Amino acid sequence: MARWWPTWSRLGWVMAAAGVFLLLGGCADQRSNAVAPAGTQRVEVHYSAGEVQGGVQRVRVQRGGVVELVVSSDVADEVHLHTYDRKVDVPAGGSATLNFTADQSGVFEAELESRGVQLVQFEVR
Ligand SMILES: [Cu+2]
Repeated sequence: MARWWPTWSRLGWVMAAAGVFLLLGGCADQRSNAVAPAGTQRVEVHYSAGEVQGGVQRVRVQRGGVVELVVSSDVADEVHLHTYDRKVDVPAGGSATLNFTADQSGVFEAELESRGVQLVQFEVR
């Protein structure tokens, strides 16, 4: 993001913001046409230099909601969501996306499996 920041003019940002505003408004009016399922909660976690950037967060999720967990990492590992037991490989320097429907209540953690490093916690209720 920082890389292409200088290429945007101030006007460009204003127009982009207006576009996002219009898109969000459109989604609210036409949920069935939205690209992402209604209620999808996108959670991004960035792991680099041996730690989760910004610290490990606990994210509240409404039960029944759909979560899109996007993990970027500077090391190759496997992202594992406990209890739901969902797994996805993340390549070094890349990212991986794990989608799940939060149909079980409680607190669940996602970790980098081989390192045993906690990435994020989901509090579903
Ligand atoms: Cu695990």
